[in-house]
Amino acid sequence: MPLEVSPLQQARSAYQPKLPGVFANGAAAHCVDGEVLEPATDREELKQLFPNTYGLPVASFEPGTAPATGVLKAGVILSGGQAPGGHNVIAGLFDGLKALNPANQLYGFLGGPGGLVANRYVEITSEFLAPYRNTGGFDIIGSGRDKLEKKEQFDQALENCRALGINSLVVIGGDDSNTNACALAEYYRATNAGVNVVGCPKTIDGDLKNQFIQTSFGFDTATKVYSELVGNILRDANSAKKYYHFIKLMGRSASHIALECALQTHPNACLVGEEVAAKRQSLCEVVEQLVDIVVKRAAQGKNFGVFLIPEGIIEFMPDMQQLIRELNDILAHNESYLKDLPSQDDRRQFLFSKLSAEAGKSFSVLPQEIQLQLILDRDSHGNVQVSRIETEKLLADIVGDRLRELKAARSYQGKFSVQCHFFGYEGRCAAPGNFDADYCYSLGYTAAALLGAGKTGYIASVRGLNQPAAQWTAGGIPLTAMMNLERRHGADKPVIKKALVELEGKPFAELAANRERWALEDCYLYPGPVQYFGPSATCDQPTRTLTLELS
Ligand code: FBP
Repeated sequence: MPLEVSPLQQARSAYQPKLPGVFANGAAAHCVDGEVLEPATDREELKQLFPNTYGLPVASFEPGTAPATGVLKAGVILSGGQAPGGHNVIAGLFDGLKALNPANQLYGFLGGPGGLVANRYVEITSEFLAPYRNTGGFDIIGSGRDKLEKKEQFDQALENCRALGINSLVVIGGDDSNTNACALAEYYRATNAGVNVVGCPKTIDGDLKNQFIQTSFGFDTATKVYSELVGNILRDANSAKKYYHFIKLMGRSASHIALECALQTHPNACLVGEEVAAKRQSLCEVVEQLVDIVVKRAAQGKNFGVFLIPEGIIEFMPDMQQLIRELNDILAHNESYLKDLPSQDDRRQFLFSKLSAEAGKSFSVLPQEIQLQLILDRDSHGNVQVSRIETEKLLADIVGDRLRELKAARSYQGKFSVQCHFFGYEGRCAAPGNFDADYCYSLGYTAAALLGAGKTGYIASVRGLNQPAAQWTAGGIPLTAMMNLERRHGADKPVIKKALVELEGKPFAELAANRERWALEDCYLYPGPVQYFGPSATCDQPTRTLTLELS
């Protein structure tokens, strides 16, 4: 429990999150089954893999008294990276359970899915929960990245649930965690385990969304925090007029965060990984795009600017993809040999000798520091951890090289000084803004209602998010309806489809329509900090992405 609280935290603790009209003011609601939902693709295969949770109806809540149920004892886990609003999902879940029946209980498993398997838990009571309401972070019970996917883990988790009398589980996580929640629901249903499983859509990356999930929670607040920071940098750049700022933004593979921040701030460039992939642009072509902006601005006497770079950009470049594939392979087969080599230079030389001519050429373009990052940083599967690569430095470095060449050829006379930044952890635990505070609370409350209605294999879905909360609708979507088969580690696996930036979508269209102007004219917008109190125009606006997508 926090020992001290800031004045904002104190004021914020009094905030009563809004609920969809159907649940507002403690109203009773009952669950109505709608049309049967099937996945868009791979139906036969998914039906066989999930015989007990396939083809379930969409669930929605409507005014009316819910049929009485037995006492619910629920367990909750937070899974994966932090996202603003996680505490409010738990608060909504707790209040929703108590509204159904004051005898219902909630347990939190500590440290993510691993805590469920290792039986580390705490009972969440009203007093325990109170200081966490409307706060950022996942520290109430902690999170973790353990994957819950093996039968032995499911059995162990069940044993732990039975010991506590738990008959319901809520998994708060991203696409992978909800995929695992679906597998868990299927297994428990197939074995008549008596434990129902419901998911909630979380991730700042914004890539867990589809026609049923309009946005994942945390994206709104995190992008507002980053946009404040980007706005501050834009203003600094425009004041000092001496630096180019290369800002990498979190988001793993998808570029939603960078795109949203660009729409909120109008920087001089925002790269979008999905566009780079569609145009099959190489690293040098992407660099050329930025160089072109720097040269044109220099011709106007401007030697400053701000470029946004999505964290996963190099994964989308075909030349880098090939290099990474070959490096993964070489590193996997020569791990101990490479470790034993006396110096980093020897390691680089060895890799050059093993790479194909094409990949070797891509490797040679990279600054030494980045080459070493590619060799050293690997995940538990032995793959290069692309998100740890300092892409902002890589691009700044190569843009600088290219400008030196142009200067020597007298086609550029500007100055190029660089500052690099990476914004990610700064936004993940921010106190949720009003949107996330309300949305998260509503998701948790809906999850409780789904459990009360005896649902399993569902994800909580709150929609109509571009309207005031009173008009939001609440329900559940069968997780199997969001699945498809994807090739992972050489086998077809059922997974929830990750939503990348759609190049035909309205948010990207807004960037595309404005970026030439933003590149050369300084149309900077300074959104300022997240506002918790005040006029609705400053504290209740959803993201540009959501507004455009739902318009
Ligand atoms: P989730 O997908 O679990 O929500 O995590 C998102 C994220 O914040 C990414 O944007 C980032 O690449 C990654 O987590 C960082 O992971 P870690 O917290 O393990 O450093």
